[in-house]
Amino acid sequence: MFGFKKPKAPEQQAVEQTSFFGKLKAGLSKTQTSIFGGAADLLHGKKTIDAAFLDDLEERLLVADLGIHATTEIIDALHTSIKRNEISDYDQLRQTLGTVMGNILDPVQKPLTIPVDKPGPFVILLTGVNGAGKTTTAGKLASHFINQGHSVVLAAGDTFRAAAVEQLQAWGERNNVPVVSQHKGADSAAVIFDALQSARANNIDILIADTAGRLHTQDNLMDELKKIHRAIGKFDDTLMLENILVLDAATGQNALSQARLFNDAIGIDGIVLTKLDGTAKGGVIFALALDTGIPIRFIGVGEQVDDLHTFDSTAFVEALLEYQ
Ligand SMILES: Nc1nc2c(ncn2[C@@H]2O[C@H](COP(=O)(O)OP(=O)(O)O)[C@@H](O)[C@H]2O)c(=O)[nH]1
Ligand SMILES: [Mg+2]
Repeated sequence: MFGFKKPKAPEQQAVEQTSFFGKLKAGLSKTQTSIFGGAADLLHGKKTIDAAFLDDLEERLLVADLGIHATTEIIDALHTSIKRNEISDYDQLRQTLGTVMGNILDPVQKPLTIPVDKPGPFVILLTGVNGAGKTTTAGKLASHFINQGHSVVLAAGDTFRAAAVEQLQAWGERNNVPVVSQHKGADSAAVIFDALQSARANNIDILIADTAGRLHTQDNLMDELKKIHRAIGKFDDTLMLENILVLDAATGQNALSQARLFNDAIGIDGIVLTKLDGTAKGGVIFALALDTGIPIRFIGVGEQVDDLHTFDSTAFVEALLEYQ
């Protein structure tokens, strides 16, 4: 029952890496267009790099949901470089932009590593509002860690919606990962406690727990998440717990408010930013980085199992700035 797939060969991983960059670039194209108005127009178009250009760029950064803080930081840095005559053409502009953007995103590039020297399981608790992508991310993460050679069990902690359990079971079947679940309306903390026992008994490395995104009130939701924390602590208070907040990039600045809300209520260790494909508001990643400093563990660029990737700030900035 607790079998897991073999890790992929390095060549196959390399192919996935390359196609991921293409996918990342394609996924970020709407955000890129929203910032640069079509690369041809702003980056190697006819405009001169002057105050009016920076005003235009500033507006675009705000529209792409970078937020006031990150936008100001970027525009100020460009102003300084222009004053020092460091930017005379678009390639130099792009380079400076890349450096400034990298400086904002580098500090939150902290990939999630799973310690191997502890009695498991390592617990990943996925939280976030309805529709953010928690259940999908649970399935994608299961596959990600199985490919790394870890054993995984999934816990259907969203007992609020019956469909959530079925959705997670489907991901479990697809990835050959066991799913611990109970009936709709069951106590979420009890489901996760069950899953912990099962994982411990079967020597499983990682427990990925889905949770509900909506209960009757926001207080109910936070109380339930706190109760889950208590259940995990009761099982074994030395367990490593990674509290992940799943955020939908398409919600733009709203994602920032959610990050603050969840972080204040339960403490967030890492963020998974989903749906970077198909949104022009991907710039919110800069606001999240600058205003919360919470590590961005993974990004989602599609609905398929391999559309989740470890966050790499350099690749992200390159994909965003690369013009055709
Ligand atoms: N395009 C795209 N869709 C996604 C991504 N992540 C999740 N989704 C879709 O978003 C919808 C809601 O996801 P779900 O996992 O059910 O959200 P939950 O309510 O937080 O569990 C589903 O249709 C997913 O397929 C992503 O990175 N890109
Ligand atoms: Mg769900």
